[in-house]
Amino acid sequence: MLKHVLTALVLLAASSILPAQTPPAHEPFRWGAASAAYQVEGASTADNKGKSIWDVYLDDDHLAGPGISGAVAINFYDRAQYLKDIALLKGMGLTSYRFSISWPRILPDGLGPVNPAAVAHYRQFITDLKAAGIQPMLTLYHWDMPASLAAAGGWENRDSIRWFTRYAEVVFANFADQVDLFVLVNEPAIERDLKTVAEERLAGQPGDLRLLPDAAHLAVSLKTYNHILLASASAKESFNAKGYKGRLGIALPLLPALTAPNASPADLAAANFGDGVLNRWFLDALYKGTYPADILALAKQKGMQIDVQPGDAAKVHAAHFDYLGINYYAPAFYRQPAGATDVSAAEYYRPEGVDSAFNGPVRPDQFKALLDRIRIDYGNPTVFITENGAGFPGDDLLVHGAVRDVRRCRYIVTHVNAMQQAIAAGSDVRGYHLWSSHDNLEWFSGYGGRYGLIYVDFDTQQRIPKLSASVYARLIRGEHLTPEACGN
Ligand code: IFM
Repeated sequence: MLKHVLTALVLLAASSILPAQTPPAHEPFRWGAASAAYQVEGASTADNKGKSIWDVYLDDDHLAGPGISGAVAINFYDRAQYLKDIALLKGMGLTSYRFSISWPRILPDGLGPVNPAAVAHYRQFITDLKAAGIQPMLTLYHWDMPASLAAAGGWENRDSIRWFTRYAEVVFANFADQVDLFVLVNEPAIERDLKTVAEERLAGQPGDLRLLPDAAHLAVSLKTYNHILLASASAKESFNAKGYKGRLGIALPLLPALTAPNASPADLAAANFGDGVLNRWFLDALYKGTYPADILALAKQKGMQIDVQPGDAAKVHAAHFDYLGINYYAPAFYRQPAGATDVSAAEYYRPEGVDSAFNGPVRPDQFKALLDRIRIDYGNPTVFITENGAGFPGDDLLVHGAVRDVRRCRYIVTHVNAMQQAIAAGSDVRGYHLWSSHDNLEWFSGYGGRYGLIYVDFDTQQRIPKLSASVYARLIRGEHLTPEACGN
């Protein structure tokens, strides 16, 4: 008896001196899927929710076109509905679900007071997920900036560091007892790109998404990225200081930078620039404590106001995030436009004649290359794949009650295989989350861009698991599959 008590005391003492972020030894690989509040929840005014900037973009300003709204989405805020959805996810064998909570639900005016109804809703959702054997991965911020804070400049305002820290503290105080894996912020660069689209559409221009900010938006983009990284670092510092247990990271949309085979030196420089802005800006800060010298030099040469103060990147590094969240869809192709002399004119483009999904060329080899790069160049951090997936025009047809999404199915098989090759080579990948569990609202593309494992009839809210869901379930069970498992 005494021996057991002593052993327990030794274990207790050992556990209390471990840093909060210590990962469980031999944790099982997390097989999951992902979604985001605005894309699925609907219920846009339920439980005293405040307005987010996306309610403004779609419902007030109609920037996704007439009638496109998140007011209903896929009705996921409704417990009767989400319980059926959780049952489908459990049926596939998922052990992890990445979802986001809505800042303006928790803090309707962005800063305070806390909305108890929203807290109760998400606590119930997490309880329901766990009861199904599915572990939560909670994203604090997947782009639903409270409208009041957006009006005060959003991430362009350095005060956003303080606003986000306050929100994060409310989230930790209310959910850290239920959740031990948090994503602080999703895809800072893409959120900024979408804001540019909104601004252009409001100004009466077409507002097409470009992944790489153009010269006119480079300064505001770098400023935004810096503020978001600092806000995340500040939230992480607060989490550690309060002694919560759990792991925190950021989900980055990493885009391997490629060129056409006949690339000129200027095209290669364009690709290096794209890599610097969209990948190295974040990775170097996180793992080296510096922003890339070439991008900083360019900003200085152009006299850009990017609000990077001495020590900012070092603060990001010092936060020691517990893992890197990788959202991988496709590589980015770059070129220098004819006649352009300045690298900041670099263009992202879509190569023609290659197998492509909505988010770009289908290149599982580049997923493996990306994971290799993170392992080799950035010290092999713990990684969670926070998103990977695809939507293809015309792939999701409901025929006789079934959806044979063969192209998505093949995409999943080849990308899971690529990830497993990287793991075999030593990459520390602990989980994989498919984007998305369900067809949902694809931002300015509305409901036309389907990415789900589960087909959703947006009129009736009927759900139908697709071919890809059954094949993903087999991968989760440990079967090694080739794309032929998807048929033709
Ligand atoms: O739907 C988006 C998601 O919100 C962020 N990552 C990419 C997905 C597909 O485009």
